Amino acid sequence: MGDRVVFHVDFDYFYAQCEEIRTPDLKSKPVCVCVFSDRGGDSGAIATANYIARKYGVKSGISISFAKKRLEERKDAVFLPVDFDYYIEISENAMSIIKENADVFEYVGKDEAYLDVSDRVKGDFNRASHLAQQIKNSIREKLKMSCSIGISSNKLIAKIASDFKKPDGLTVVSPDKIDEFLGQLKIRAIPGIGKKTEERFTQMNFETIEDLKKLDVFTLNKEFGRKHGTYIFNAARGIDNEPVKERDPSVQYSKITTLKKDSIDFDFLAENINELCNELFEVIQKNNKMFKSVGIQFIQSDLTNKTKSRMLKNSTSSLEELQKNAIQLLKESLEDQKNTIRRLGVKVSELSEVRGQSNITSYF
Ligand code: DGT
Ligand code: CA
Ligand code: CA
Repeated sequence: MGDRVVFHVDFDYFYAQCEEIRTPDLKSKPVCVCVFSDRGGDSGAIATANYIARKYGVKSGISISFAKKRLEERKDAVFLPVDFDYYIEISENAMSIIKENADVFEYVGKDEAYLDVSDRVKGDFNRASHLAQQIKNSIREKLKMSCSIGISSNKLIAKIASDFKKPDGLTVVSPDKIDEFLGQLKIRAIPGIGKKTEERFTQMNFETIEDLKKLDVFTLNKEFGRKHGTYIFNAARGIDNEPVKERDPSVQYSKITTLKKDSIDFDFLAENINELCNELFEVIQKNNKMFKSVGIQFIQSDLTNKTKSRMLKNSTSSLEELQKNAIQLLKESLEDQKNTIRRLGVKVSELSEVRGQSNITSYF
């Protein structure tokens, strides 16, 4: 059996880059995408920032007011609220380009995926590198977006490699180069090693992954538990046998709307639910799917989120079923609802393909 060839694709500064795509003027400015909290003003946190803003020390998780302080001298700095629906749209388009180029495609999240391309590049890392460049070009041409790709013989090293040169990176680590590549890196380059674990290694005077290799598996297991200890031991040696598993983002369909006015009124909300069901039903039909779970979502006036869903007895593709269940969920949700609702959503999941009627009848 030849070597596996695995890609990890990660979109650069994803939410902020989506905003740049929508408004190209932003490209020369520091851009911060913010999750504003319900307390008004600048309370809330930074979801992500473009690389210009990062030069000033702005990063995911810091408070908006702190970010503003750091960017004080940049009068052109822009602070935008998150727009998940839009980011999902961009993500779906990019993922469909990526998927076309994979033998096996594993969706991980809005901005990352693993690809097994062993067959199509015949285990050859030069071919793999060309294929990755083609994927990058294609995403740039069609979406004006940059991404970083890591290539190696397993998921772990591919992921570390995609993070190695960012943004717009392409890093190939062929199997014979894994040791050399890993050895130079800081211990925190290993996914799953957070601040706390890193600190414990620093106390032991270990800094690089090369240093880490001095520890045997028993010591690591004693220190971090068997599961995490063994993981760290293997990771330091570039060992990872996890297969790339087929996984699609479209495990659910949803539609969401911002209401004309914030409300808690059943009739008004029911009207909107029915409208959303109609729109959602079009998507379901177009994709030839049945659903077994129906859910609704409230984004309340204070921007907090509330969801409720139910499992049906049987998969169905009926609009009436969809509406009946969504309205029932609305009724139940409003019983103890105090906040007014600002945005309203309906989703279906547990999807399956609609099989041709002929199959069923021919069975009898
Ligand atoms: P990079 O380093 O160029 O890949 O930058 P990002 O922003 O793509 O970073 P990544 O891959 O860690 O995260 C992907 C998206 O997830 C990011 O655009 C925003 C979101 N995100 C990341 N960290 C946080 C966080 O702490 N809070 C919130 N609300 N969102 C976050
Ligand atoms: Ca990213
Ligand atoms: Ca990511």
